[in-house]
Amino acid sequence: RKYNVAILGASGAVGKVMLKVLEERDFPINNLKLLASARSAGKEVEFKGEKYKIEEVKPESFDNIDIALFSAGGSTSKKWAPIAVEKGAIVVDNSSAWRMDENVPLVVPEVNPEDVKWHKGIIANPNCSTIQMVVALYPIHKEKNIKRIIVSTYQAVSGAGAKAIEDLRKETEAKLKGEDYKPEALPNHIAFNVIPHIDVFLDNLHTKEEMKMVNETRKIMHAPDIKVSPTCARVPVFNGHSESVVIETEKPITVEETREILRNAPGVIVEDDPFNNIYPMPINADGKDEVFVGRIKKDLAFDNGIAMWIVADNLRKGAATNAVQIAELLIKYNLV
Ligand code: A2P
Ligand code: 11C
Repeated sequence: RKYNVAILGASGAVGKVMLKVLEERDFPINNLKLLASARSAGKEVEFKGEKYKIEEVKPESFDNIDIALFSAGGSTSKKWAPIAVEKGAIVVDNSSAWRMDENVPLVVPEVNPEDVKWHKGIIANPNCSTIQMVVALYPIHKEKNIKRIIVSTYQAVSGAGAKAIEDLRKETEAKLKGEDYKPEALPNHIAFNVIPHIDVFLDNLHTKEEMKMVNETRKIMHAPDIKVSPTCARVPVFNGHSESVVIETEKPITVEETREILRNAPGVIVEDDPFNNIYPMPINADGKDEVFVGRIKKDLAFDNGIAMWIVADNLRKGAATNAVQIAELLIKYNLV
């Protein structure tokens, strides 16, 4: 069977990669509808050698749609997901709008695939920095019971969308010419800088991005007691998020055991040969669907502690690929 698929946000950074991933994985599509705001209506996009026109999203856009992949921001999703569900579509939503709703499963297929089964129309795709962390940590948690996670992120501009990618390019060019440029989609200067600020600040002085790492990790891993200490920063990298992660486990854990668990973990590639300069880097993860883990070492601050460095393509595994994998689960479990 083939399915009628809509992409809301088809002109955006993630939407474009969704199209690429659907094509690469030969997702069984009958009709494809590409949606965005009026700003992009009429723009042409290629899919499997054919040209498609982006349309402005309207309630009728979701008539006869089986699966709608959303990546158009939180407020757009809040407005349009219920309409799409009302029309009979299943929405896989990449925004933060629905993730912590108790009626909405939050799914990483390598971790909690079965959660798609209790969906009520919307399934949420987690935040990119959370996805790559749980893909690496869940298999360790299953064997060693993680009690605590301390994570610092080094996030690429692509996570903030197409405009932020332009900001990095334009500001770098300007700075090299001795000119000034003020980023439009980022809260501060990005060229030759690091911004310890992603998403908005909350009353507890953490950012919303940081609290996503706390709350989403617990929900996806079904581990409400894990303590997470996050700091999220934006770095002048076009694509690929990096994370320094320290875990404390209940059971004793060695570097060799960690490597062994990760070598057998779905969706993970261990790149860990430091004396030969082999470790994960965003440049190498770009365009890949796996999560790369290296710099695995005994942590010196916790008795049962392990430190590691986790890198993934935030637009692919952190967003588009994970969403398409969720859509594939819907087919696998006969839910669509
Ligand atoms: P548009 O290009 O028409 O603005 P990014 O994350 O790269 O910024 O992309 C955001 C995506 O979400 C784009 O495809 C954008 O479409 C879409 N989008 C943003 N706001 C709306 C809206 N109000 N209605 C529909 N689509 C929207
Ligand atoms: C970033 N992680 O890198 C963000 C992007 O909650 O879906 C994803 C925001 C979200 O800026």
